[in-house]
Amino acid sequence: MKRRHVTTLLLGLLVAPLGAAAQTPITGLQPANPQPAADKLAPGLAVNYHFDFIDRLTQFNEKGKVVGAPLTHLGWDMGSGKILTSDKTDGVQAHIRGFIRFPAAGTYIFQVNSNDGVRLEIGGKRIWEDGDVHADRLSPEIPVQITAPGLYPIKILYFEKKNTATLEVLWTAPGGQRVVVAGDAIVHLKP
Ligand SMILES: [Ca+2]
Repeated sequence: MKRRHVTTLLLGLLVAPLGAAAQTPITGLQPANPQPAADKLAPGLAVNYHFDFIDRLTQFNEKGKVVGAPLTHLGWDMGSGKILTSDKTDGVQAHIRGFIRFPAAGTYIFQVNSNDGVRLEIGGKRIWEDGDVHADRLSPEIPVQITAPGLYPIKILYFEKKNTATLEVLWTAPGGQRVVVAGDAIVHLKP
């Protein structure tokens, strides 16, 4: 019994540094092609809502018909209040999309905090998925390699079943500080 415990501990020590080591960056993100003209864009990300209670992302309805006010930031610590720009506090599915602006090439670090389920895609690549019902849960640091600056398509599926709710997408630009994705970094096509 004791020996097994020690072995487990040693294995843990061996695995931990590997797990904590810098992950291989996600590559191959495709910029919007063509890049949308500035006069075709509006601030924030577009969002459509579908109202139903689900337990996991595989049940998500992406064809939500209720158009919400655009999301001007991705720092939503909602507690038990209303979900994003909807008027509901529970049973909400949000299909969020638009473009994220990478100002320069380099490796950007993303982190996603979710309650409940979330999937984040950028430039056609899956950046993060945590698709079940859970309390606030922060992803590991996710490095993403960008080879060309510009606008990239971003898509987020997010749902809140009940109780408290959180959706936060944080990023760290090369040489920068970790901040919420917000401001002129996110835009969407004018309706
Ligand atoms: Ca919840």
